Amino acid sequence: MKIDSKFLDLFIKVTEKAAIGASKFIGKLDKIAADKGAVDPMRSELNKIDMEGTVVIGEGEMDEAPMLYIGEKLGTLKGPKLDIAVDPLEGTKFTANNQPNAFSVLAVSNKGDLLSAPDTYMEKIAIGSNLPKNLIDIDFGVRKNIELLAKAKNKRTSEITACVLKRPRHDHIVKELIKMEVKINFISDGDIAGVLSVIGENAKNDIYYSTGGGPEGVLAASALSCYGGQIQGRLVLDDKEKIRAERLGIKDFTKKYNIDDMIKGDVIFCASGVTTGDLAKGVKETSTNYEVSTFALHKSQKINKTITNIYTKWNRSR
Ligand code: VTB
Repeated sequence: MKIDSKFLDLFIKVTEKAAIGASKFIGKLDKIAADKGAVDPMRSELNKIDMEGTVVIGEGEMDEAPMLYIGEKLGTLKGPKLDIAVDPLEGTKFTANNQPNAFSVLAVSNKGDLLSAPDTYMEKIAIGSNLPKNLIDIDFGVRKNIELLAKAKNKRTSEITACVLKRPRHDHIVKELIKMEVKINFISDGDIAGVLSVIGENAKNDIYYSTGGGPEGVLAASALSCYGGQIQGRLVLDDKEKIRAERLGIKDFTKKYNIDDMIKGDVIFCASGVTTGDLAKGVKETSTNYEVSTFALHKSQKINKTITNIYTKWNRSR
C-alpha cells in the first residue's frame, strides 16, 4: 500500500520546524538544549497531521516516557495508521559545537512496515544501488566483503573507499582495510550521513562499515531503500538490552536484518539541515527569516528532491 503523496510536504514541514528549533542552539555547547529545541516543534508539528501515527523509533522507551517515546501516539487520530521513526537532532554534538552535518530527520511507513529498533548499538554494512542482492554479509568479515564488492564494481580492492565511524571498537576493521589498501574516510559521528554516503552517482564511499546506533540504522535504511541501496544490520545487545529488545517484539537477538527486514514497504524520508552537511544545507537565519533546506524522498512516488523553504520570524513587537 502506498502512502498518500499529500503527506510528503507535511512531513517536510515537521523536520523543517525541528531544524529551526535546533538551530537556535548552534555553537551554544549544550547538547541537551539543542535536542530539546528540535523535539518540541517536531512533536507539535507531527500532532497537527491527520493520521493515527505511532512512534516506532524515538527519543527513548515507554518507561522513561520522554517526548516522542516509542509507542507514543501522534497526529489528530483522523487518518491512516502510520509508523514514524524520528531523530529530532542527529548530531547533537555537531550542533552544540557548530560543526557540519547536524540535521533533523524522520522516516514514515504504513503501520508495521518499519523495524522498531531499540536504542542500542547495531553492526552495519551498507552499499549503494545496482549491486547483486545480498552481495555482502556481516559474517563474511572485512576481507571477503571488500573483495566481493570490488569484483561486483569491477574495481581493484585498492580502488574501494570505505566510510568508518572513528572508534576504538573498529580498530580491527581499520587494520584489515589498511592491509587491503582500501581508502578510508573516517567520520567522527553521525552515521546516518555515513551510511547514505554510499548512494548517488558520485557516491563518496563504496561501503559503510561500522557499529553505530540501531535507530540510526533503520533511519538510514529508509533512505537507502528509496535508492535500491543495501544495508545489513545486527543489534549488539547485553542482557539488559535484550529485555528492552524483547519488549519491542524482537525475539531473535542475533538476527541479521537486511533492508527488506527493516523497511517492508513504502517509505517517506525527510532530513532538514541544522548545520550544513552532506545531505542538506544548514538553517540560514536573517533578521526576518529562517531559510531551511530538506532532502526528501518518497519511495512509491519516486520522489527525490532537495527543497528550500523560508519561514518568516514571528514579530514580537506586534
Ligand atoms: C552512534 C551513531 C550516531 O552517535 O549512535 C553514535 O549512530 C554514538 O556512538 O549517528 P558512541 O556511543 O560510540 O559515541 C552518532 O554518531 C550521533 O548521534
